Amino acid sequence: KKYNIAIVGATGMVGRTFLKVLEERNFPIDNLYLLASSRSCGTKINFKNKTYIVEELKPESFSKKIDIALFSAGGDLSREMAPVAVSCGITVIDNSSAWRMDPAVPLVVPEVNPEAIKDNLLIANPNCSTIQVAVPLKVLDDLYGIKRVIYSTYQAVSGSGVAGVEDLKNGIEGKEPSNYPYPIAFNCLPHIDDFTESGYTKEELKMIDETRKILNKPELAITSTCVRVPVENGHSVSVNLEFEKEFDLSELKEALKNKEGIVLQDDVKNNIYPMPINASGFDEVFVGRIRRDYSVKNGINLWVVADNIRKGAATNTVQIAELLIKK
Ligand code: 2RA
Repeated sequence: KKYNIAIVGATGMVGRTFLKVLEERNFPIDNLYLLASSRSCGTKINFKNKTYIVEELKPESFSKKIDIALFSAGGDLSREMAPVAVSCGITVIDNSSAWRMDPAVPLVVPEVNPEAIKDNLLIANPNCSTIQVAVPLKVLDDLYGIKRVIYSTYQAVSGSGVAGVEDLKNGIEGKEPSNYPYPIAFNCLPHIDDFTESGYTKEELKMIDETRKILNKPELAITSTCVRVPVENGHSVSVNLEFEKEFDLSELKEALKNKEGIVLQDDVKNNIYPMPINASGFDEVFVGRIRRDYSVKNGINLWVVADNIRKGAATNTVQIAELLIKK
């Protein structure tokens, strides 16, 4: 069977990567509709040696016969348009944060909680930095019961789109930065998304709230600090975990190694550890620097790296679409 697919936000970094991943994974597509804002309509995009013209996203866009719509067009558009698509019987997988914490909307990482998808027509893709840590955390929670989580992130500029990448390159060349409140070149910005009254940024609150929802641990003790670093692509996260149960380090490493979707890069004697330059372009979650945290009874430190545009957004979305067509 082949499916009619719509890409909403087709000209953005994630939108274009949807198409790349759909082609790479040979997703069975019959008709393809590329939708974007008025300023992008008319753009020509090549997919499987055929040229498609980007059309302006309007409510009537969804009157077409579409099976699944992949959204990556910002929260406002998702809030407005996802319900329109769903009302036309279209299954929407949304990359924005608009619907993630809605109790009626499953928040899905296929390797972690595929069972969260019932007969839902609206499914939310988690935040990129949350997706990559959820994969190892699920393995360890099932084995040892996670009691507490501390995240410190080192997030690439591609997370803030083309403009973020341009800022880094301009900054390195000494040109004036434009998008960030301060230069990102040769700098670190402890400021991703807006600050809230709590003193936490929305990005930090996303990692906290989304981890609890995906692992179904509403009472989990968890905190996070999210930092933008001068890396072009690939998010890195330092993860500190405290478990309910004791663990054997080699058993823990073996469990991570055997999890589909995880690549262990953990041999510090030979300088083997995950790095963004080696994760960029791939779909796996790379885990290393695994070592006991001796400051608590059952603690561990991990270093988790992944391509935030692929596994962090586009590939995770396509993997959810693959789950849907297998149902
Ligand atoms: C970022 N996770 O990295 C956010 C949105 N992609 O900017």
